[in-house]
Amino acid sequence: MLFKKVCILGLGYIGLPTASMFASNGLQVLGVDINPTILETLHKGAIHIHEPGLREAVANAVSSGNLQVAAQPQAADAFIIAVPTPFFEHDLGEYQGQTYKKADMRAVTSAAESILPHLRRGNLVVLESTSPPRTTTNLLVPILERSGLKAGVDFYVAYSPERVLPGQIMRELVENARVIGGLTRESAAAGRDLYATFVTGAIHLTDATTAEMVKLMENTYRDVNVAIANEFSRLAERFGVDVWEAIRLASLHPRVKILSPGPGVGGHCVSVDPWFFVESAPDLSKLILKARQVNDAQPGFVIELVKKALGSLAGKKIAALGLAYKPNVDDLRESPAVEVVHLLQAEGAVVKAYEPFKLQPGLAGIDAVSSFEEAVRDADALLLLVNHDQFRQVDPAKLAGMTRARILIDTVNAWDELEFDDQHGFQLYRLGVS
Ligand code: SAJ
Repeated sequence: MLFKKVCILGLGYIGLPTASMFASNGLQVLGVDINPTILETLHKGAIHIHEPGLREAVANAVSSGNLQVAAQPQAADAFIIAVPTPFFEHDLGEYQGQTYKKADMRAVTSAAESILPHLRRGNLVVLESTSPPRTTTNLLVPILERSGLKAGVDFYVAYSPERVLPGQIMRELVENARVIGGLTRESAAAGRDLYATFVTGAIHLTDATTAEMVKLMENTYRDVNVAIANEFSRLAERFGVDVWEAIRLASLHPRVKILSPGPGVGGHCVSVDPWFFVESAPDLSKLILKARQVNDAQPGFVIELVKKALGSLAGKKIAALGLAYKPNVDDLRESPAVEVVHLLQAEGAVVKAYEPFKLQPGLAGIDAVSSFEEAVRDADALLLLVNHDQFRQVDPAKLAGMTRARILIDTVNAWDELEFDDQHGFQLYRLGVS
């Protein structure tokens, strides 16, 4: 199939890079977003998200005339839905006394409805947003068929998940292998023709529900594997073992590769996607739910470790090092480090947080300072929450001169016991070590 004009709904971390890719490969692209501030920013030639290489790509696409933006879709050959699918914060589901989070699919619903007036025979509609299994067939298709056209017969429908890593989106979008699941074989083939415009990685065709599951399985697999590592850290503390040493030795086995424990699992993917399985089939997702609960409880175990080091936390001054959800990124979404800071404050601790990748995180109730020195100077203890390179490389001798604190608490195995303990009078407490 030949595509000349494509309409992309949702100009976020996925939609905007995708729009610029199609445009720079010669297609006419209409980027659609309901947020007027985003449209205004793009009109000015700027962008609203931080992603290396994206600003130049968007600027080129706009100046070539191939990329336009608007608040509403128009007629096109293909429509791609790349809107957010978060979960509801307060509207929880319940199964046998256990609560679970439910996906908020309102953005997908309204994006699909906005396509309706423009849907024509021969069009292709692709859903990219991470979604619960069967969303394409049970939510998207019924909306689109309100047009009077029949999905898979009069127009094509496909689901294609995105698996790019923030920070490397512009490269991974092109080079990563892509899975395209069609409502019919012809739909999948139409999807392949569309993405082959810029994807150089292998394109694998399957059915829509398989493609939905693939995405959820990847991130659920990771979540469950971090959960077992976190549980091992608790067991090691109980049995007087250093979990990091035990993991290193166990991972020498040719068929064992244990991930790293830490303060918990965050980000907008791994800590979110498993809930889509739990919501869709709570009776069959018991391990997945348990893993979510284990990882969500991990910040509480960090608090226990801090109490072991400091006793009562009331009035204690703590420097929290790192707020991001993982090392060397500026993303704070669902970050366990932020949760730890809130829990410390609830115990009466006075926390100064320092996040080198986001000096002004703008988080209500969190006192974020703009330098390492300021965070540590008057602290009673330093709590390392994110394994950023610059924290791992801190020099113990210099650190000793920068802070009056001699208690260090390391939740990510960044600091070496011998180096810190023996020579500079620090007392190092580590997660997963009794
Ligand atoms: N984490 C640990 N221990 C580990 C590994 C990770 O505690 O050994 C924690 C991290 O600190 C973080 C969370 O898990 O809080 C998630 O981080 P991550 O690096 O596992 O994943 P994300 O969320 O940055 O990106 C994932 C990736 N998926 C997989 O690795 C299966 C990425 O490829 C996807 O594109 C992305 O989700 C997505 O968009 O779905």
